[in-house]
Amino acid sequence: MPPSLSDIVEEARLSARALWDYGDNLFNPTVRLGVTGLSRAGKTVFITALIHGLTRGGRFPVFEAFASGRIARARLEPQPDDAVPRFDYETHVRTLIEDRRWPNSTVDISELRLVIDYQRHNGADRTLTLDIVDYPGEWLLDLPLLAKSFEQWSAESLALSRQGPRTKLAAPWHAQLATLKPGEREDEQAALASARLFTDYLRACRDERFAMSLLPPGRFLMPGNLAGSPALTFAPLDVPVDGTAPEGSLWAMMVRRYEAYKHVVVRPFFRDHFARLDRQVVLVDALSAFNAGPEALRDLEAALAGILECFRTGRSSLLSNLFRPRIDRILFAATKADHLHQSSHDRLEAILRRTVATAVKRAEYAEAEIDVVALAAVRATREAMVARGRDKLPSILGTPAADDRADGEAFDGNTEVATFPGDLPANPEELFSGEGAFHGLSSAPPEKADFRFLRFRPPLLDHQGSEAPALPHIRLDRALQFLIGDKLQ
Ligand SMILES: Nc1nc2c(ncn2[C@@H]2O[C@H](COP(=O)(O)OP(=O)(O)OP(=O)(O)O)[C@@H](O)[C@H]2O)c(=O)[nH]1
Ligand SMILES: [Mg+2]
Repeated sequence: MPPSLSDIVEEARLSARALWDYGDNLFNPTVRLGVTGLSRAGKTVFITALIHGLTRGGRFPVFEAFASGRIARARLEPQPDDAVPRFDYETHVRTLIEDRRWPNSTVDISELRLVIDYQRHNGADRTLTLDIVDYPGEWLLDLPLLAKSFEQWSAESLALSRQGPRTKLAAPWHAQLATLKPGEREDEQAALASARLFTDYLRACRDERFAMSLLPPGRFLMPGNLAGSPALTFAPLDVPVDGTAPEGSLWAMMVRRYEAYKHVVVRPFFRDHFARLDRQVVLVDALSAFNAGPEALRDLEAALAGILECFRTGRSSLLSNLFRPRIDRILFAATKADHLHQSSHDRLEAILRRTVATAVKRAEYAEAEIDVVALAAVRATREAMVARGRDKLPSILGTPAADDRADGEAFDGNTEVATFPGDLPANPEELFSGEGAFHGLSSAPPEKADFRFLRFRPPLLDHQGSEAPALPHIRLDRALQFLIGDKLQ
């Protein structure tokens, strides 16, 4: 197919910017680090902790440049992209440290610039600019839509909604769908109702009891500033895959809006943001998926394969030259490892490694360097051995939030409780087959563990002296070493 005029214009725009980025880079090396993950994976907390640690002197023994004292200073600077909201670091850090609350959910892309003054191994003084871009992982899962017609997408979405636990959740939407006549006159109210029920179904799948991950289109659950616009007011229809919509029909209306979604949402994201990233960390809330069971885990695996597909630089037919990524390192990080006893951290890492490996195989992926880590950007718990009858069990201590409750017991938000973390199986396969069910955290002894998480408040920091204390973490320094260590040689 010959390139369309809009492709040519886009390409020109892109090369102009690439040239600009390149020139800028010669004088001022810049790394654009993408931080992504599905909703609630821990992106905001990760970025806040990373910046706090780098600018306020965190404890990062494994991050070599930092630990050896070669980093003189790290400071925030105005971020360079005028059309992207700034990551609200100051508010997030205040919420975490002063209010001891977790930051609010964020629904849009945001960016922050950190400038690091450091000394090279040979003694020369240098500066590295780190642009950190926070964006929802759901947006990556929209990539395949670019290559799919409305009819194909409808058929696949419908088939998926008839599988496993999804069937029940989709019932209200299916009922409405059965009343629609795609070939008849377009009808805004029907489209609105359908989009709303379809979105309700996606939201229900994401609920923590099911913890489904694969829920495109990504903006339906995080519309940002597009909420209510026609580009988000469509839903799958039960139409033949190779059919053509009659003019003026509901079907044609849905096709138009689906195409608009690709044009105003999906393509600009890949072109303007994704294609410019150098490094990527993908945060994964694996524990929630374990809690929800093997279905959720397989769903997560499929979502990771979808995400990896976006990082294939060479052969992917979906990624045009226009938004081919240049990412050369990808870190998959299982977050919230502070919910587990340290004896399970390596197991959590092994399970994520197994999940990613399958995804890598499926995406026939072999381009960038990939690593895996289990971490807690902010460690909200401590460990102890707690007596249970005659036994002493490894347990973790944390302060559940006041609105949290377990086993009918309410918490006041200030009292520390001991919990017995679920044991992860040594063999990752057990989780996928459902044999080694993971029982999450419970304040009850293991034999009557319940299936849900306690949400611990962020840690109480020791404010002795005037210095702001460092936030405790697990393996955040290992993540930093992999992501930017080589740029600070
Ligand atoms: N214990 C613990 N909980 C964490 C940690 N990181 C995140 N959480 C929990 O996970 C929730 C989501 O974290 P966020 O950083 O807001 O996640 P996000 O990916 O930015 O979420 P959205 O903005 O909603 O997409 C928080 O409210 C915390 O309850 C961590 O390091 N330790
Ligand atoms: Mg967020």
